[in-house]
Amino acid sequence: MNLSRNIISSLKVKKVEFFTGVPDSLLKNFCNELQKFSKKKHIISANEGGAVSIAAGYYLATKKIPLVYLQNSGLGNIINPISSIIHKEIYGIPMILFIGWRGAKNIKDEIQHKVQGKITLDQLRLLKIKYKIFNKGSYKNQLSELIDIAKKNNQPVALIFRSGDLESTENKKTNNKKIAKNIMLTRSEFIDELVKNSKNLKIISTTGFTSRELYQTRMLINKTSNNDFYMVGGMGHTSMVALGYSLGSKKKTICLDGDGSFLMHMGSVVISSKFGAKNFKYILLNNSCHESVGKQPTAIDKIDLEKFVFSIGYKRYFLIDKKDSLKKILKTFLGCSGPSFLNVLINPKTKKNLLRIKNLQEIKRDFVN
Ligand SMILES: Cc1ncc(C[n+]2csc(CCOP(=O)(O)OP(=O)(O)O)c2C)c(N)n1
Repeated sequence: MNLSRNIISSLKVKKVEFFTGVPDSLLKNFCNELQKFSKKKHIISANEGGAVSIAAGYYLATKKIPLVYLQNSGLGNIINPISSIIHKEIYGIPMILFIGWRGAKNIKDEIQHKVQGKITLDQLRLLKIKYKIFNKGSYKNQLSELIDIAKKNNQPVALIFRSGDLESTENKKTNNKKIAKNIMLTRSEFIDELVKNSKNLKIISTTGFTSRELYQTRMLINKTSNNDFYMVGGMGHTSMVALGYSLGSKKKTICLDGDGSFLMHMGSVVISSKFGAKNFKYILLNNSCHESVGKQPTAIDKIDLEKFVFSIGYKRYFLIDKKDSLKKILKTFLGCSGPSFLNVLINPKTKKNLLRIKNLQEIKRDFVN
């Protein structure tokens, strides 16, 4: 039995046939099932607020209830469109949200999910979003009741999923035909080289596998992480933390980002080029997918990064697309001055069993000192 597939069939019975969202590890299996849909029926959005907005537009055109999926970390991103457009006291636009509840009560989870996990249900109540917590035995009724409420009251409703509610089978295929098969460089090969060349560099790294892999490599090579700040949460905001740091410090500052994170708040990269000083450097670890939560594709393939980066005022652009060029190009990139951008094509084959980053207060203290 494939539970996610059955859920999609039950949604179809209730005429819910349009899906959009940002992938989540708890919903991985559901997200991967949606990959079989055409791009008229399923859109992976850049951020969760965008997904809610796509869903609103779809409803206006069809009067059919759309579904938006997200991790609860993305609730912050939907608050603005929900409270100022979709809410039943504003326009009243019905939709159903599937929310992965990281940091749920009584479930062991990573530290960055602690606060968001605690406030998730309160946030939904504040936003007047009626919700149910997924129950495997009665989900058909749950869906039916929620969708009826959404329709009747013209309001968003939500079904909340905890860890283990859906299958967590790994998606063997990346589902992204655009991920070139011949990219041999792995994230860990790049990070190894970066760490070896990182004397006097401060690195601010993005959410998911990138921070965990950097942390693991640091501990192995340097036994201390005091030059790194790991953005274990706050997906999409790495470049702005790095910009702020680079303006307050003389040190060369590296933003180590992923393509999903880059796209999530892409306006930030424009701000980084306008305000970034000589010591600001941006590295994009580009695997064309959200690898950390199940390898669902991003839309990075739509951008000619070289043209884009120059068009917004970056002084230098570099590309690493082969192992052979890694050492040389990385050295030139690290040595040059001016806001500069390095696009590193990597394949989505991260090491298994990465360390979890736990001691955040200590990491902050060491980084600051
Ligand atoms: C606001 C928000 N939405 C969703 C998530 C869940 N999430 C964690 S990592 C990740 C994927 C990041 O993709 P990318 O930046 O391309 O890095 P990769 O995983 O490929 O290394 C997602 C969606 C999150 N942490 N925060």
